[in-house]
Formats: sequence, structure tokens, C-alpha cells
Amino acid sequence: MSNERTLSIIKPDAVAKNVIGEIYTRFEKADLTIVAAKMMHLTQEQAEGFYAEHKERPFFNDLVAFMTSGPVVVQVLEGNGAILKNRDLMGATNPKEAEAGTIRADFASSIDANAVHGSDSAASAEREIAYFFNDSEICPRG
Ligand code: IDP
Repeated sequence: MSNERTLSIIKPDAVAKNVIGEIYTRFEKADLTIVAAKMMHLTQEQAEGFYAEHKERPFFNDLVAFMTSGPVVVQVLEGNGAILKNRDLMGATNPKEAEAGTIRADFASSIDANAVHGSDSAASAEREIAYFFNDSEICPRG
């Protein structure tokens, strides 16, 4: 496994539940390093652009409405095999199908409000990181 970066978002439901710290602890315990982070309240335009690949899906409008419903925390995670490792920590998209002990099993309440986002491939990670962060905002450890 090579050193990778992935884009993670703590979604409005998890921010509202006050579990940002608990989710960060899971990243850190799994040897993922937070190398960039910001809290933001996404505009409609930002959410639509981020999820552009889902534009034709029936849930697109609900997804955009949910992602703009409150603040989110966006971070870049770095580590060995970070993309897959973060997907494993997150669990399945539908929390009812997520394995016990995953972030979604523990903190998500529905397929719409499912606590976290994580890039699903190297190409997505590259696009999604650049969507939210400039190079100068990423702070790798020396
Ligand atoms: P992922 O977040 O696990 O990668 P994707 O298939 O990329 O899942 O879908 C993006 C987001 O769209 C999901 O996290 C979820 O919030 C929402 N979503 C996906 N499928 C459905 C659905 O069937 N109904 C409602 N929302 C959905």
C-alpha cells in the first residue's frame, strides 16, 4: 500500500450530533493523519458541483438540500492506503448495511443522513481534494 491522500467530509447530521471529535479519533487511531481541515456551510452551488457525478440520480436534489442544511467539516486524510482505509472506517452507504463499529453504523441515521463522505478512488480523491483545498492549505508532517 502506498501513501495516499483522500477527501473526507463530516456531514451536517454528524456535526449536529456533536461527534466531530469522535470521528477524528477514529481517523487518528487508524493511522490516518489530518493534513488539512476546515468547517464550512456549503452553498447550493458548492454542493451541486461537488456531487456533479450524481446529477441524474433521483436523490440528487435531496442530497444537495441535506448537504447545505448545516455546517460540515472537510478534511484531507493522509496515510498508507488512505482511500480504502477511510472507506472501511466509514462503512456501507446505507447505515443499516454498515458493519458494526463503522462510523456510519455508529453515527448515521439513514441513507440520506449518513454522517460522512469519503473519496472512492484515487481519481475522485484528487478531484475532491482540489475542489476544497489549495496546495498551500495542505500541511503534511515533516
Ligand atoms: P458513498 O457516499 O458511500 O460513496 P454514493 O453512492 O457516492 O455513496 O452516494 C453519495 C451520497 O448520496 C451517499 O453518501 C448518500 O448520502 C446519498 N445517496 C446515495 N444513494 C442514495 C439513495 O438511494 N437514496 C438517498 N440518498 C442516497
